[in-house]
Amino acid sequence: MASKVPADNSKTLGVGDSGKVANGSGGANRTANGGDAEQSSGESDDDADERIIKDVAAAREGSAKKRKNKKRKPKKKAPTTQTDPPSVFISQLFRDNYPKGEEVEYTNENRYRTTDEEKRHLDNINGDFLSDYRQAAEAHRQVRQWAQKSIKPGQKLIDIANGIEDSVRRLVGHDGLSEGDAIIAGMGFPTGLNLDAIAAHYSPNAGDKTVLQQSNVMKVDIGIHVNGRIVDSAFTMSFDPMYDNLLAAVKDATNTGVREAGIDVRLGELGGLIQETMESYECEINGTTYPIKSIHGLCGHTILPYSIHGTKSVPAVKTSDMTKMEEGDVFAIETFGTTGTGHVYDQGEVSHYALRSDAPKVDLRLSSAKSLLNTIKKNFSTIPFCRSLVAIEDYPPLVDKKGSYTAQFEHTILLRPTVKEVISRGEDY
Ligand SMILES: [Co+2]
Repeated sequence: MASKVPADNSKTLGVGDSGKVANGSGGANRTANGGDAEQSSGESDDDADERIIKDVAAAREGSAKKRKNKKRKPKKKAPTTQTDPPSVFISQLFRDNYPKGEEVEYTNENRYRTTDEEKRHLDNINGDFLSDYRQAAEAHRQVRQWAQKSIKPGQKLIDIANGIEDSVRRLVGHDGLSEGDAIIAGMGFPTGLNLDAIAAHYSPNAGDKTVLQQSNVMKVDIGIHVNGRIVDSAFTMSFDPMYDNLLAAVKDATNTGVREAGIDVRLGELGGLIQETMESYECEINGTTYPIKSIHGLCGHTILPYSIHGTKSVPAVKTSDMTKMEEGDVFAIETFGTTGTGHVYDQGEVSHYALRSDAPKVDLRLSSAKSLLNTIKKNFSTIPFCRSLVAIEDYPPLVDKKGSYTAQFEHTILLRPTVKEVISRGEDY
């Protein structure tokens, strides 16, 4: 989900330490989740190995007993493969040992981090952080790959969005129906389904009648969180090969951002590298050749616990922002390319809202408004959600000029002390 470039110069963006919270012990943020007793129980690799050995031994013992006692009803086997549509908990499929993202070693003056003892220690104490992130990322891969197979022209956007969100909630094991359940795990923000000139922040609301067409270019932006660790990742679908170069440009630009990101990298320079890649492409659509432009106003961003937009932004064009990426930062690297002007404006009905994390204490005179705000707080914390009324930030759809086509790709990366982990990387993108 894109963050909008601030109206004033991006140089003034905060470079405070808040980004580091994302890689801290996570203690403060778990309070929303009913306390955090296991906050300091970071498990070392050795402990994990030992535990796995014990588990395997216990499992063997169990099956041996079962063979001896034929009368005993065989225990129902835990499923080991995903269903279609996805419904099996990720935690059941992987037993707390979730697949890693793509790990990329740091280079140049940061090369020492790979083997540095102190950095390895820092990395090891973040066991819960990594486990939550990897679970959310695996849910993301499984749901989106199912979506890529099953989405077809002729389907309603609202049905596509519901299919994705129902699957996400099933895979993380929290349907979000009871109070506070959506805070444990679930959607990180409403699923974006943005067609053609609409680049970002459009989600179908109930009753939306829009039907996906063969000629559409659709950005699918999905956010999934486990214990507030939000994976933000997006891809673009089209059903006509005439858009292939537009999609290729944006995928290449996002991968450039992912590849060049790292500790001490300056955000304005990273934007320049992204832009250079993006704008080396052109795309012929219905006989007209368009240069592909980076969209200026839509940026990548840091992600904080329970907060999709942190304080740093990653532009998709060269800027003078000297802010550096730092150890512990979590970044959503996303780029948007367009056949239009490269500028987007607010348009249409708002479907995304979030409780402002910095919202001032407002005197809520209406008790109904007050109880609604409490409901929002209990159920959504600062995670963006659909349609509501008070003390909230709105995200109107952002659109390039009529008749243009836009595309988006996005990954979430963790700047761990020892290595960069592209947590949302999959075989698809
Ligand atoms: Co984003």
